[in-house]
Formats: sequence, C-alpha cells, structure tokens
Amino acid sequence: MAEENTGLSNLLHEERHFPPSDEFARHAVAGAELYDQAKSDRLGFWADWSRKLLTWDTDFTETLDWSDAPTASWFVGGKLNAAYNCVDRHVEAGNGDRVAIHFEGEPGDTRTITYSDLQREVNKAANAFADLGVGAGDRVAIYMPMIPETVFAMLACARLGAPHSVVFGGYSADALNSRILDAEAKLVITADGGYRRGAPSSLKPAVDDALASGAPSVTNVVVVRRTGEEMTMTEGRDLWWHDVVDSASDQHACEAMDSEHPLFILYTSGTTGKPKGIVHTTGGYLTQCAYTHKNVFDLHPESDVYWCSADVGWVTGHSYIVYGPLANGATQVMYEGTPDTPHKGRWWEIVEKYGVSILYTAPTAIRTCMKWGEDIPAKYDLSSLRVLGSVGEPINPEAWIWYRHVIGGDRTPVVDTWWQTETGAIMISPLPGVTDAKPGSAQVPLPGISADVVDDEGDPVPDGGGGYLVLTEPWPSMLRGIWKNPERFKETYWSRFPGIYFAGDGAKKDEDGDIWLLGRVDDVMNVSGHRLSTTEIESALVSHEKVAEAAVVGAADATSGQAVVAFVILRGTASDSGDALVKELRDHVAHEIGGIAKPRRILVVSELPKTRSGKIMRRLLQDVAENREVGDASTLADSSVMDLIQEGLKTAK
Ligand code: 6R9
Repeated sequence: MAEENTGLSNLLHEERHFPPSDEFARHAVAGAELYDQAKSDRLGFWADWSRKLLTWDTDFTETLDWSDAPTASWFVGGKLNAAYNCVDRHVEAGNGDRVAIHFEGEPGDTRTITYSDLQREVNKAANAFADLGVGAGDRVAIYMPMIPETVFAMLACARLGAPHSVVFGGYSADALNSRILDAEAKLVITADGGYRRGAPSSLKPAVDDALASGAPSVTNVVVVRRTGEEMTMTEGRDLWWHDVVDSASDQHACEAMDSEHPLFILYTSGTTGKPKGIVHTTGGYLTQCAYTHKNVFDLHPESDVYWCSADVGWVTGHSYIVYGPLANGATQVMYEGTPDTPHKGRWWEIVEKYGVSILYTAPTAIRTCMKWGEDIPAKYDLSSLRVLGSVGEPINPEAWIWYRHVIGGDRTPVVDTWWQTETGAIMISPLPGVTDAKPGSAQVPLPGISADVVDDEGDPVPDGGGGYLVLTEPWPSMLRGIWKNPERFKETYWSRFPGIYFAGDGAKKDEDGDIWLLGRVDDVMNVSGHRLSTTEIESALVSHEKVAEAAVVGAADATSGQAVVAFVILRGTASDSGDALVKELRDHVAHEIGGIAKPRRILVVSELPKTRSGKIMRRLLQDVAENREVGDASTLADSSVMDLIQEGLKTAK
C-alpha cells in the first residue's frame, strides 16, 4: 500500500490525548515494566504469566514449539483442565461464596450464581453429558440464548475434554446444520428459546429443522426450558435439561487435558465460501484470555463487577464472558436481551443496579446509544464505572469521546481492543493505567505480542505509513488451524507474507508508531488510484453533528474505478434530509479528508445492515449502490433491514 495513496486521514488528524489519572495508575494491575519484561525474554514472560494465572496439573517443559509452523504448540508437556481453572480452584481457595454471574433475564427475572453454585451446575452437566456418551474429543454443538446454562454447558464440555462448537442463537437452521455436519457433533445442547425484544424467540424448532436435513453424527439433543413454549420432543433423541442434568450427581472428578487438547471450534465467516471452523486449544488460549482480561481491564476480582455485552455465540463471549473472567475469578453480569427492552435505558439501569465497574462493548452499540441521545444514560448513576472497553470494529473518535464523556463521566480510561476469532484473545490495546490514550487508535501490541504494519512486499512501513496489519511472532492463544482444512489455514493466513500472520486488516502507524486500524483490506476502496478506507470516510461523516451512523462502500465506476457511496443515519434531532444536507455532508468529508474522499452519493437511511456481532455488511450495501439485486442477507441480525433500506430509497426518489 503506497504511502502517498493512504495519506488521506482525518483519523490521523485526531490529536486529543487522554493520559491515565495518577490515582488510576497507582492502583493499576499493569505497569509500564511489563513491556520491558516481555521484550527482554518474550517466552519467559509468557511462561511466568501462565504459571501465575493458571493452575497446571502437570507443569510444562517447553514454552513454545514452533517446529511445525504455522501450527504452534504452547506450554508443551503441560496438563490442565480449563473448567477446573475457571471454577473449582476458586472454590478451593475459599471464594466459593463470591458471585460468578449476576444473571439478568430480559423480562426482569434474575439469578445469582456463586462460584460454588457454578461448580455444582457444571459438575451435574458434565455427569449428564458423560452419561449420554460424551467423552474427550467428542464434539458438542451448543445453540443457546444468553442464559447461565450456556456457560454451564460450555464448561461441562471443557471439563470432559469435549470441544464445544457454539453456534450463535440467531443463526438459521441451515447455518446450524452445516456447522453440525462439519464438526460431526455428537450432542446438541439447546433451549426452547430465549427472550428478545420483549417476546420469546424460539430455538428448538431450528434444531429440529437442522437435524431433519440430515445429521447422522447427532445422537441426542438436550433442551433447556426457558420460555416454556410448546415444543416437539423427538422420542429417544430429545431430552429435557431438567430431567437429565438436575438429577445428576454434583460431584465430578475432572481429568487434566494436554495443553494442546482442543477446547473449542468456533465458525467464522471468511470473505467468501463456507465458514471456517477456527480451532483453539487449552493451555495457550486460557493463558492469554486470563492475562488480557486482567491487564487490559485492570481487573481486581475481589471488588470489580465486570460486564461484557457480547453474545456467547461469538468469540468475544467465549474469551471475555466465559474463559477470561472465570479463570480470573471475576464477578460478572450476564444480560439476556436487547439494550432497548423494555426501554432505551436498560443497559444503564443494569450498570446502576449491579454497580458495574468494567464495561466491554462494541462501537455499534455505542453509536446506537449516541443516536438515542445522552439524556437517557444521564438518568442513571454510572459512577461505579472505571474502565470502558471497545471491540469488534474500528471506533471512530467521536464515538470514543462520547463513550468516555457520557458513559465514563470523563473519568474512565477507554481501551480499544483489536483482535479476532483467530487470535483468540486481545492483541493490540492500550493498558489503562499506562497508555496515554488516543481516541480511535488501538495503539500498541500488548506486552508479549509482536505486531507490525507492512507494505505489499511484507516490509515494515515507517512511522506515518500505511499498509497491512501482520503478527510477526506466534502468540499463546493463536488458532491452531481450521477444522479439517489445513490447506485453507495456510492459504488464508500464512501465504500472503511467508512466515508471518496476515490478519486481513488495513492499518497505519502514526508519527509515534501507534497503530490505527482502518478496517478490513477488502473494505479498502480504490478511487482514481487513491486508496481510501471506508472507515476513514465513515469516521469523517460521523464527526458531523447531524450524523449518527455511517457506512461507506466503493461502487464500481467506469471512470474512477470505484466511487464512494455513503449510507447515513441521522441523529434523532436532525430532521432535514434533502439536497442541502447531502451537500453539507459531502463538503464536510472534503474538509475532513480531502476532495478525493467526497462521496459521489449520500443516501439517508433509517437502519444499516449488521451481522449479529455488529459488523456492517457492506457487501449488501454495495449491491444497492451498484443497483444489483441484494445478495444473501441470511447472516444479518435483522433480515428485514435491507427491505427497509430499499423501500426508503424508492420513496426518497
Ligand atoms: C473480536 C472480534 C475480527 C475483525 C478484525 C477487525 C475487526 C475487531 C477491532 C477491529 C478495529 C478494533 N476488529 N476489533 N477493528 N479496531 N478494536 O471482533 O472478532 O468477529 O473475528 O472479527 O473485527 O477487522 O479483523 P471477529
């Protein structure tokens, strides 16, 4: 990526800095010395943290074996059980009465689960699954709402050494079927349904459909009763959780697994083709989840109340609801439903109710709250918050500032954490007591992590330059492969730049060498030979007072190669959407970035198409921008959004 082609960056004109307060820095878990320690002996650093944070049944003899690159072995020879580390040892250490999960159901029902409760529930589920024939190495598909049984089920699998494959509860029967088939799951754990947007949303019928299309590996389905709706139970195959789990013994002796024993498979969509089953193993994954959860969020487990708003069905839920927080003995909130049910203040009401001190969410959620207006959070006492985290996509500076100001009362550090399903845990992020934070930048690789930005030839770009984000050294929680597809693993991640990991994200280094993520490289447009990042233009649009959200795509253009087309959602108070506003926004982008970035078209819409993990599906918007029939919208969180957009545009014409 040539430097002169990427120099159009309003992100890099962002010059606001937020150093940690002295008070925060004094009590912070992580200090600047971590960077030096990691630099002087990287592998020794990881070995120390692993022994410090985890309880190993058999100590490891070698920290990293990279001789079979790109498949790594971390903590070679070590044995441990992930569920024991997340549950039992906290009870043995005398913390059995500490709350592990404050569950808040969408209808307002609550459950308080201590670490002792968690131990009993996980043991019972492990015994029940074992009775159904599940043993080490067998795969279990989990298709569940956001309820505590989902966590019990995952940990019960971990306890038995049976890799789980959690399939997000919003996915269709077809998506579930292909994931069950690919992993050859023996058991499926599901629920009748969960609550979303004030109504029961069923799950079990989709399991029935998925299995009706043929899934010979599945012998049983265990069903949690959550909504109480009528379900068809297939004799001999389907069993109620309360029948098989509640009656099982709450004593279960777990077995230590090899450090490299597979812990789970999680399917993630590639740019094309069928989803990839990303494989994570036990010792390295758990080490980096615990290490990052502690240091990036400044976790003090005895006093903090942590809340990650993600769904367990995507990687953030795996690493930062289940494995990281529980390995660290944290107390956390788990919320079942949507942020606007029954009212738009629900999240802030939960923060106030439980005294949440650490909140981890996604930019899309922050921008949605911005759209609803700051008077909503203002009604609640948010003074318990002390650290705010962001994940999932680049966070534009305006949303970052709003998050810190409106939610964090200008007190809280904001950590913008870059990572992927494939990396397993956070890789690039500020440390809250250490880093002088810059809104919009994930900034620096964590101590122990090696990342860089390289050009087309794979050479590191100088400070101020732009290119591709790569990871230059193996890390403990790295994926160990793509399930049953070693060729695709090598091809996707290790062939673009031999020997180093290609993340698929564009990035820049600023004059201080800090990293700014610019979106997927497949989201980079080329307009008249100039490379433009969708993220940069979106960020410029959102910095305009009338814009709440923006999505930008490059539409094919005979003259310029691609033309910039923007879809914007206006703020609640902005009423005009006519030509004058469009001109104002185009001029604003020109002012922020340069004339070349000026959108050819700006379309005002009421919603944007997003996946369940909150990522904008630009491919679909590109279809609209190029006047094509809209492609497969089945992975959208709300599949009616595309109809809404097209109807809105028709009436606007
Ligand atoms: C954890 C997660 C991974 C992709 C990644 C990148 C984007 C995630 C980001 C970010 C900029 C951040 N991404 N965090 N971009 N800043 N802080 O989201 O995993 O669903 O696999 O997505 O998300 O493009 O490559 P996953």
